[in-house]
Amino acid sequence: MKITEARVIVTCPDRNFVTLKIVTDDGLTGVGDATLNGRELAVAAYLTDHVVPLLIGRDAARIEDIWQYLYRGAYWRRGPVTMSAIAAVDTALWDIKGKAAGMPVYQLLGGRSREGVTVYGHANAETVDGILEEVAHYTALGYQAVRVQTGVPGLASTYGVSADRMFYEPADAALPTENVWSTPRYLDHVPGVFQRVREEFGPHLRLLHDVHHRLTPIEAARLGQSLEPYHLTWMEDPVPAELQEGFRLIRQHTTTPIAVGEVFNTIWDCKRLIDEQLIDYIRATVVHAGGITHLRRIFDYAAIHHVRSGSHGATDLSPVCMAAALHLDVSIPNFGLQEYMRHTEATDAVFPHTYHFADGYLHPSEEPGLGVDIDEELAARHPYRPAQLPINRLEDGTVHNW
Ligand code: CS2
Ligand code: MG
Repeated sequence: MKITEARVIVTCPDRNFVTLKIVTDDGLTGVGDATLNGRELAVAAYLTDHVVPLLIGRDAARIEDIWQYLYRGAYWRRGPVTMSAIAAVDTALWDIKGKAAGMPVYQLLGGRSREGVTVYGHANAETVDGILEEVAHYTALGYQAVRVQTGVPGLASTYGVSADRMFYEPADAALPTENVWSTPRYLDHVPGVFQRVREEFGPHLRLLHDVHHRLTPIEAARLGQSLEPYHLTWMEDPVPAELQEGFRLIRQHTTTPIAVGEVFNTIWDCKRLIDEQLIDYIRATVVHAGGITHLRRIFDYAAIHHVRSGSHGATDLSPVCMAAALHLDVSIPNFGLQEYMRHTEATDAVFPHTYHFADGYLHPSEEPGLGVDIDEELAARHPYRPAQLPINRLEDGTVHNW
């Protein structure tokens, strides 16, 4: 089963996506997501110039060998661009493997471990009343878990709060928009929001919150303590995660569970966090952490350390990534939660797929392979649109984490 062609497809149905389509000599094709929000063209060029020429003529069945060839052969290992490119190849090859075997990919990963993949939706609003309406909306849709993001009084904008309720696209301009942040205002406001949500919806609805890398460990410890009465499922990305041992300080002060990892791209970014159980959920993804092959390794390593999966699933991860994620989510023993920010109709039209949402669960495709494709003719009608993620500054102008 030789690889005869690999096409890098950049398209922008409401937002930019990069997709790799691999073609074999027996007519099978596979797709992989290579989207890196704000840096899409870097991955597209990496694939086009440095990966595709190496793939032609290789045996598409040799997934592990090709993964090692691209990882070790890069010499300059790791990093989001390299690992997103490798991820796209890996995902496309698993798609082909499933089609060749006539089975959905989850069957090749050991079969089902659960009936459905529990997902969480995104309730966000400037005001608490708005948030209560949004949480009610998601619970009415059947969601069993809801992330809550709130405006902060005195701040014009903050992460996760958007005008559009069902979709959240932070890469909103060709050059970074600048937001202003205040940790004191944030820390003063957030606990009261969760108090109101718990008063309205009771103790059992699974609630999550994304801090989005904005605190120091001691500030995160304070936030975690203040949220303990509201029993969150997780506090996400409390601090930037380069200093993995920095999470020890948070852990010493609070029992609020911690989820980290959407910006990670190999096991090395999170090994200490997992080794020392400094986190409770690992959020690495198929598209940014080297594909199904490497993400499975991360999840298996996490499983022997009481750490569960909680993969990122924002709109800037394409339906190809979501389709692949669900095959892992439904089969691994230590599944936790899957993020599910819905894509727009235009995006779904470009990426026809057969995963579906029902009663708070996403269900992977039962078709051979991943159960997703890209309509290349439709994709061609949506040209790339330059878009960057915002920059955050403190009120005194200091650059901060967005
Ligand atoms: C967020 C993302 O979904 C999340 O948990 O962290 O919205 C993130 O900001 C974007 O994926 C960045 O492109
Ligand atoms: Mg996040």
